[in-house]
Amino acid sequence: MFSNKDEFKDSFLKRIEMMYGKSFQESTRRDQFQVLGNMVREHISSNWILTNEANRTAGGKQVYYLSIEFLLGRLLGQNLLNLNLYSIVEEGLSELGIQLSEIEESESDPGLGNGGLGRLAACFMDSLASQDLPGHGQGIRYKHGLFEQKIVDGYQVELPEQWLRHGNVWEVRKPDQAIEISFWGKVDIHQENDEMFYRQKDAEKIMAVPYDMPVVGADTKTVNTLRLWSAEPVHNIVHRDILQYKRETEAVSEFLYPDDTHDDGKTLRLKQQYFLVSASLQSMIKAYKNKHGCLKDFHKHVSIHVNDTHPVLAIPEFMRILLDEEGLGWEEAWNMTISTFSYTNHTTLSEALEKWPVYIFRPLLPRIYMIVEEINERFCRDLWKAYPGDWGRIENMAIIAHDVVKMAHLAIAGSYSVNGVAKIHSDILKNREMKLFYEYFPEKFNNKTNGITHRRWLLKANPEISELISESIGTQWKQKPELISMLLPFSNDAALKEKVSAVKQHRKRILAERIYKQNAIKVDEHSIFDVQVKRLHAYKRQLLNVLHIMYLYNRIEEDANFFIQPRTFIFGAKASPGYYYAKKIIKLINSLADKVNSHPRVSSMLKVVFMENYRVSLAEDIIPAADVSEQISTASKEASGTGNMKFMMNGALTLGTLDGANIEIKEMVGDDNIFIFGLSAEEVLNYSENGGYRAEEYYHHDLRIRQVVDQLINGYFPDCNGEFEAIYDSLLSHNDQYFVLKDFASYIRAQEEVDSSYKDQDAWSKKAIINIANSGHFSSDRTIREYAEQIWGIKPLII
Ligand code: GL9
Repeated sequence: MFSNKDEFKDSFLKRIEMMYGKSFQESTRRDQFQVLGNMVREHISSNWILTNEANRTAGGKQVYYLSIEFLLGRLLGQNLLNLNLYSIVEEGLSELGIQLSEIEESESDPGLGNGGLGRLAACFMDSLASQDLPGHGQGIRYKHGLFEQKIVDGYQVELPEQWLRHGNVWEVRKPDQAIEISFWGKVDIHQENDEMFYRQKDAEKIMAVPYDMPVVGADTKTVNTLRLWSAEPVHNIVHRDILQYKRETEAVSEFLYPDDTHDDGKTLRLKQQYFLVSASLQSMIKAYKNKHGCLKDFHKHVSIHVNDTHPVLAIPEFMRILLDEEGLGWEEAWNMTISTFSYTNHTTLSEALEKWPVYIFRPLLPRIYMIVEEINERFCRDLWKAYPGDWGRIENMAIIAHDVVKMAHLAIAGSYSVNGVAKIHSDILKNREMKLFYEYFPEKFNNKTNGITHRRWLLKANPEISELISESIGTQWKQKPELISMLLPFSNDAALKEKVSAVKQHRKRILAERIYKQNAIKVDEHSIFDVQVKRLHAYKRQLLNVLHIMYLYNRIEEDANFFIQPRTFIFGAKASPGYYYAKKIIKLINSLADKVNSHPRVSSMLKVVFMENYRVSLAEDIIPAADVSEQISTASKEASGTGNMKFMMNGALTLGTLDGANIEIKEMVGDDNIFIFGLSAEEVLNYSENGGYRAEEYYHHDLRIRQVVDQLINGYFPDCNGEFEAIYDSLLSHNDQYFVLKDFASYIRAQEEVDSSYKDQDAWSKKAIINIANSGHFSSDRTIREYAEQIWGIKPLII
């Protein structure tokens, strides 16, 4: 296609004229983006075909990764980088007088995920392709991704996200591979001799149309596929209300559910889940039969991974296909199923564990429900053999109990591997949350600590630090991120420390400019950039951060001799639209920002900034500019966290609890290079189980606490009468479920340590380098290799 910048320029200019009938001078950024995107697609097309061909013919095993979310972020820059074309294009364009980064910004940021879970799936896609592993993603092509957040008067307002408004250059629609999906209706059972036959009758059918997106590996020919399904009406269907049918059909892939960890039990959500798994399974079985003739040995050639419980219906759907369409007997079908599926659990929060009421499940998916009932009956019979008479245990472990279907139980019973996402999380699953299952199926349980792709979060987001690393240790680390550890011997190198700190300063200036543009707040670019960006949730404790800032405000106001290092507190967070408390916290942060930023003396030391519409592309600007990474969840509640890893990789120091992957970060960097505070998971879980925590006591005995808690309701925030009562009540009337007050003193101490450490810039830079140097372990390349070797049994397929 093109191999140098002159060839690139030629071809680029020609295409602008051909595609748009405009001269280059007349073309818009968006025209230029479209042209570049098309050029990249053409560039990879033959390797995409070759990879697909290899998948169709090679004998090895392949994995399908089923996920209700893929939070991809923009793709142009990442694809160019992975293809080693970034600098050619950048230079070529700059000779034409345009900046590649400006074109990149005209790409919409596809937000087909809520947070960590969806972003993890996207990192995994990148790591699979970059390591030549045959792994395909299957998801939903939501017309609207996660809502766009606007802040109006301090409140969150949600607007529909419109990533497809100008089309999607990366996708290829494949209508010839559309699949029919059935809902509703009833099951017709008839018997012939001794055999039972099940037929779905009067079902409502819709079409699942695949859109394939290339997943470009770095420094390799491999181009894997992410297949996203779109719901469309069946052509020429006869329906009593055709408009309603069309509306209801399109609704299936219209919106991403904006819930982080909540499950609000809607039929539509269940429809989405079945739509995804039925389309995925039918199409992969078709492909398998084309290749192998029949389904024999399917599990030896295919592994199917379910990302959390959302795609767990794949298990009974697979059974349905084997039983009803392929004519297998139950035993054989079940053995095949439990040799095919593996499952990742991403949370222990009880409100997030999906439970479907039978009255919703059964009518929508009558045959699937029958199969789940049969799975449950057989499972309970086996349990009875293992634990005769232990009714309590069996009731606890049942898949259907008290008129709900427990999706996590179905996932564990129907798969060969169950993994958590950080050591502590996997231990909590084994020893507490899923203890009974661990006792029964000890061999299924394992840990796979999460990772992030260093290609997006370091090479792409922070080219300046990447360059410094390469200057010190060569460029091998780009392919083998664990080699970043070669930087360790340089952690005390004066020149490197200087340069790392200069890069940080440069990125802070860029972020400060963006903050000024968006929020009209002038922040001190030499202040400590203290960042908490993630979904808004009580357990993540943005409130603890806020109360600490209020405490600092009080100190500064009351004591003219109180000085601290200037600090800029930066927040970014979307709240689920129905999550009342979370929205109140957003308002609280914004009210505090107004108060702090307008106070003459306080604002000389502190600034508070809430950046609206936190998303992947914003994260790419914020994270490289951070000095302090706030990872302050109540211990035991954050399964892993992945933001923590992104910050570490960019040389921010973690201020965190002993929760999720923070623990493993601490083990890697050592106690001197991280700020740890608060209760341990063990302590939290024991309090929650046995009681013994009285938030009121902390309120009464610690003046600092009483003052800030009172300020939530005593007029301290002007024009906020009654606004924050719910927050106040969460702490006192509801006994502070997330131990904010309990951890407050310890958090203040840790923050004081941050303050005093930052004074020694030289020592701080050393700590930053140690963090960067140890971050290779948290590359998703490592995580994916562990999945590939220990769970899926797949090997690289080199084309
Ligand atoms: C999450 C956990 O809460 C995170 O701690 C974890 O890092 C990620 C990825 O494993 O998964 N589980 C979960 O439901 N979400 C997570 O972020 N929430 C969403 O993204 C919807």
